[in-house]
Amino acid sequence: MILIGERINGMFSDIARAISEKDPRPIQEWAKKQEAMGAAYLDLNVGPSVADRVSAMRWLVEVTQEASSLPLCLDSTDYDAIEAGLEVCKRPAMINSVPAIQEKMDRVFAMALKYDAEVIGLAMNEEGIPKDSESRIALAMELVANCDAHGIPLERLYIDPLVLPCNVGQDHGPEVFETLRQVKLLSNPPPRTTLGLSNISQGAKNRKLINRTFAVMAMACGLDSAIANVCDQELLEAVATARILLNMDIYCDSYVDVFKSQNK
Ligand code: THG
Repeated sequence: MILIGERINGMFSDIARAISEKDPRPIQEWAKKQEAMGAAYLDLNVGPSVADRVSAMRWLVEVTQEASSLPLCLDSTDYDAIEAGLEVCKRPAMINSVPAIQEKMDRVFAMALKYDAEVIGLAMNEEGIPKDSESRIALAMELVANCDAHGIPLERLYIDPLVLPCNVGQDHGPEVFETLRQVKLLSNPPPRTTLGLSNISQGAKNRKLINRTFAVMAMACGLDSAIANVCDQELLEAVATARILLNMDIYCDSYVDVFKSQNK
């Protein structure tokens, strides 16, 4: 399971303050902490309240790279901000994200080729997020076709079925699981899959229990990666255990410790 650390996001007040005051310390501390917890990538999102997203993303990339050598996942709907970040990335990054909207796919896949970046493709379009898995899969197919047409290997595309909070979109859960299963049948080799795990529990009680339960259920449906709270020990233990039960790792009594010492 490829874990993408979610914490450097302007949605959190300490990160929003750090960005507005140009204080690198909280960002660098979260970068190091998430790396120590086993994150394979760090998601960087300047948040909703930033005026100049382009310069904020460039700065976020630069200060994060001073603290960690992990690859970055640039999270923005503003493609000028993503491109500004890619320009200063020292190693290949991930673009988070592109919906199945033609002009956006044209720009993002061209950018991915230019900067050797991976891409997260969202199962949504101009009309929003569909409820049923069939429509989500149709959008995933458009993303696969456009990725392939640009000559980008499909393993570099991560399809995100899009997870809604379970207290508002409970009926989406089974559709997300079915989408994860079907995505693996779209092509050979298939694209990879990801999702924003903490979305599932936003506004709910028992957040960590909901997150880790959803994570193991999604893994059983073919989830390869997640943007997640990697500082949640019990989540990491549940993911390590799911890997054993899915026969993805060989059992030994110390499997939890082994998992935590590796980036999976
Ligand atoms: N798909 C993709 N990218 C994404 C998402 C997705 N990026 C953003 C988001 N969703 C994933 N990251 C988070 C980060 C934090 C939270 C949820 C998802 C979160 N934040 C607290 C909350 O809203 O309650 C903030 C609490 C605080 O302010 O301290 O839960 O789906 N491709």
